[in-house]
Amino acid sequence: MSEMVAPKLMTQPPTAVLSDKYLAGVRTYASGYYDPDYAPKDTDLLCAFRITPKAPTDMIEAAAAVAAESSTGTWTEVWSNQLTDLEFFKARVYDIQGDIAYIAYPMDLFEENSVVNIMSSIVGNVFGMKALSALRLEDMRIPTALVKTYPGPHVGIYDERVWSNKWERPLLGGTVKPKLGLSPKAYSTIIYECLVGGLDTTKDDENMNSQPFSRWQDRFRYAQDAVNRAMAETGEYKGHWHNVTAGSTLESLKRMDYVKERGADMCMFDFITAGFAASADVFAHARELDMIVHCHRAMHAVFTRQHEHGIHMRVVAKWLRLTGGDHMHTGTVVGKLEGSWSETEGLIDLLRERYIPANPAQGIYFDQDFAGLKNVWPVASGGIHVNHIPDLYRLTGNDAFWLFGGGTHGHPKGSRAGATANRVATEAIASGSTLAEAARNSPELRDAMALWADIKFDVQE
Ligand code: RUB
Repeated sequence: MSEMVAPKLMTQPPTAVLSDKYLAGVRTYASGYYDPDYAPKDTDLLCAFRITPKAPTDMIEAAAAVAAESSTGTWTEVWSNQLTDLEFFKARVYDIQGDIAYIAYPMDLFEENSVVNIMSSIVGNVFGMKALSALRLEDMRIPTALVKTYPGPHVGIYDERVWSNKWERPLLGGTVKPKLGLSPKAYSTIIYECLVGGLDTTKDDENMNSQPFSRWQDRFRYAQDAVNRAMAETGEYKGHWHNVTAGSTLESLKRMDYVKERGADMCMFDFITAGFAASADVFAHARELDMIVHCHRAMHAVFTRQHEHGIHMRVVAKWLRLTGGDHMHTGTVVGKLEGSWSETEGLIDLLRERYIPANPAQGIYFDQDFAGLKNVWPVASGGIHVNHIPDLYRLTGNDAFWLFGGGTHGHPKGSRAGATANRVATEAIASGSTLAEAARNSPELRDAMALWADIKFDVQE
């Protein structure tokens, strides 16, 4: 079976005459979709599912139900099976280890360059089947032949460093706070303060779109004006991630055109709430406009957080890299939002490396080759401040963005001083020095360290 490389050639026109091999009736899913002797092919798309079967269904039957219903099967034998080569097209459970089932899908089940199509098959109906109490997609190996049909990021890590001419340290950003309620002009004042103080970039928050208090044209115009003034004043490359997320994709594309015309190289998109089809359009347009797209993962925890049910963030990260964002939020471990050290490290590898070997300790079940696709900046954001910087550096090294929102604007002397504290601390740690040493010459850093000395969120592992 495993040497089969093409469906059987059809030599007759389709016919409704019943073949004598057709045996109507309901049989176990396992009889058709459990095949422990199957050796997965390099061209197969592989999935690792964590399955909680619901009694009386056992693990093998539950896993086979997932393979069947996410590929060619349904609950009963159908006569129309005789009109195709099911042996070629069906998915197979080829291994079960504890509560993890491994399923191989032939590549021809999927349209090229469409994460949407992968999702509709693999994270579609199966999550609601009565035979399971819970189902979690832990990992997915996308075969290289399919990877090659995706565009990947337009800019990625190295080229953004070239654009900005900033090297050998993490890059710094900050979400404008308060995230909602500021007028566009007030907003731009905060952006200017942060950029002149030392941040490389600032950003809109995920829920800042075009509300009545801050319509997008006004905000983009004033924000970009602040960026231009900060660049002139500091002599450094600076940027603001203008959130172009909107209620329709066409509207997002229009907003991108506007902000590009005003001189921006960067924008931002909420890729999960907007969806992968909208994201693909935004990334393609960014390629045409030569722009960087920062991707916020708002909503991910709705389906990534539960350990027994949903989709692991590492799968979402792979889909994003295929589709083409330039930055993606990966969590901080030390900040205000959940995420363990080993899982976050695994996510960072998936975004940055060309080839990621399986690493069960990080929950990476398969080798993954991203072939020639560019890489994605991992972004640490959510409740971080200067005292977290040594841990953040251990987690990400240089090739990451760190975003300090509250950790900039909450400084006792305001946003500019907060930005300076973050920049001084980052440069110190990236050059092998310590926070204490750097603080000797930086009152801004001393103040920030003292203010948040006791502010810790639970560190896992
Ligand atoms: C940052 C903030 C971001 C989250 C996103 O604000 O709230 O939107 O970090 O989370 P602050 P994640 O710096 O004030 O905490 O990066 O985990 O997706």
